[in-house]
Amino acid sequence: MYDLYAWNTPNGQKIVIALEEASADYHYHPIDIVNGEQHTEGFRSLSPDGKIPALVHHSAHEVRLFESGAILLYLAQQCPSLNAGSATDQAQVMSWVFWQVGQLGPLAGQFGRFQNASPANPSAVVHFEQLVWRCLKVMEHRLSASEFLVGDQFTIADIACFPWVASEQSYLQRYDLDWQTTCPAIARWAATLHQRASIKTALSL
Ligand SMILES: N[C@@H](CCC(=O)N[C@@H](CS)C(=O)NCC(=O)O)C(=O)O
Repeated sequence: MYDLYAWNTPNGQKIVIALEEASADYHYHPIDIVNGEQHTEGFRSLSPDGKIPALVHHSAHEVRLFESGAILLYLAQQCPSLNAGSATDQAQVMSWVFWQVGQLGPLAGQFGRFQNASPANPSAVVHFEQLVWRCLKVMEHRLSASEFLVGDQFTIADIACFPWVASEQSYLQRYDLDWQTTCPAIARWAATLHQRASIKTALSL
């Protein structure tokens, strides 16, 4: 049994997708980050940086986690079908998860923030737009050669990246981009993932 503390943003959606894929028994606790619920003492006892998501696993011992990448890796330990089969591919999965939390997520997030910043900061917009494009090219290159980010299996690597690129809450979806023409492999991958029940559930919360 899990307690998930999250909100309908890409970092929260990732964990819902993973829990749904694992058919886990979980309770979803919305933490309204727009109205500051992430700053309460209670929530910070779960997530010291005051950010969603946080997860509590009630097993033999109570296990508390924060940081979405750590949560995904933990869930993949609990539910091996979320991970690749071989040690070689598992190393790749871990690499893509770290890439998402270290590159794609923060850069797309900053790009979105500066696009809407007041007062406007055009040089920051250009800076982060270039970095976001760098990330999209990395994904496009990978997905041109592979059905999923790691081989032919859907894993936590795809779960980590999908909401940042393709959920309605993604800043990149609000960016005026013809995905089919500019990133056809990402568009093909996202269309396949959109069909999964776990993703439909995560996006509906
Ligand atoms: N590195 C963290 C980032 C988490 C994060 O940025 N969460 C955002 C929502 S997507 C948040 O809680 N923002 C509220 C705030 O910063 O006050 C992770 O991957 O879990």
